[in-house]
Amino acid sequence: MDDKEFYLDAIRDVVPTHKEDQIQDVFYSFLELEHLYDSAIEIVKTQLNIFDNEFSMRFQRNPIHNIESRIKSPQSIVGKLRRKNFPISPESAKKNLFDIAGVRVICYYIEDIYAIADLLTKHSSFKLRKIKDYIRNPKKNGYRSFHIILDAPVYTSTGMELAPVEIQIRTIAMDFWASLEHQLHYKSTGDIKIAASLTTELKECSEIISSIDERMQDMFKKINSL
Ligand code: 0O2
Repeated sequence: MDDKEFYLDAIRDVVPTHKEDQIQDVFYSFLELEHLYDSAIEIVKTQLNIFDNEFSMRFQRNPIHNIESRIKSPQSIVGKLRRKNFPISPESAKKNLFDIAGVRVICYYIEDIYAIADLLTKHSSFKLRKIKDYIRNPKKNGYRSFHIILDAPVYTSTGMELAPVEIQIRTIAMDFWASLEHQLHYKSTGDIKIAASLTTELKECSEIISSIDERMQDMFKKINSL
């Protein structure tokens, strides 16, 4: 089923009395929402590239290894609204979900993460909503990353609108760990035994990775001071 059909079915499901043209209107509002979040992602990515380029000009190196982004799929948006018992509508998605637009920033060193986070949170165009530091306070399973949710201003033909963007900032090593853990999490719904035997090992790897991140940062400083 394509995204349009999925939205149409979900809308018909929750508002069965709607006439077909009203359903198309709700669908169009979902499209507008996607456009808004897509634009917000572009604005955040542009700002991150500006920071990265400035850093490179000043210090002859880039703090950002790469930037990834994604818009939550219609299936995930409707699924999350259902799970959290929120109404299924574009207005409800906008009011209740703050991770429809996601940007992931992969940095070389831990200090780069805090430098980028600091610049973003102090940027006067962005309105900070939430910060979660899973680097100083890792999750029980070993997950490490720095999360920021901020509102980005999007200027369209009808005026300015704020759209929340979830930004995850982490090192290459943390990202490596998180992608494997994500796979385990996904698999564990099908085979809990396999997942249980790997959980401890993953936690250990997270600690090793954390100490490697620190050593790499220290070595980088030593090399730079030579
Ligand atoms: P996806 O598919 O990546 O989008 P909240 O109730 O808002 O406080 P929430 O929504 O869990 O809690 O927010 P949190 O903790 O900031 O996590 C948001 C995202 O961070 C997740 O999005 C994951 O991308 C990532 N994340 C958080 N914890 C873990 C973890 O233990 N392992 C991995 N691999 N990623 C994690 P989604 O929507 O879960 O998934």
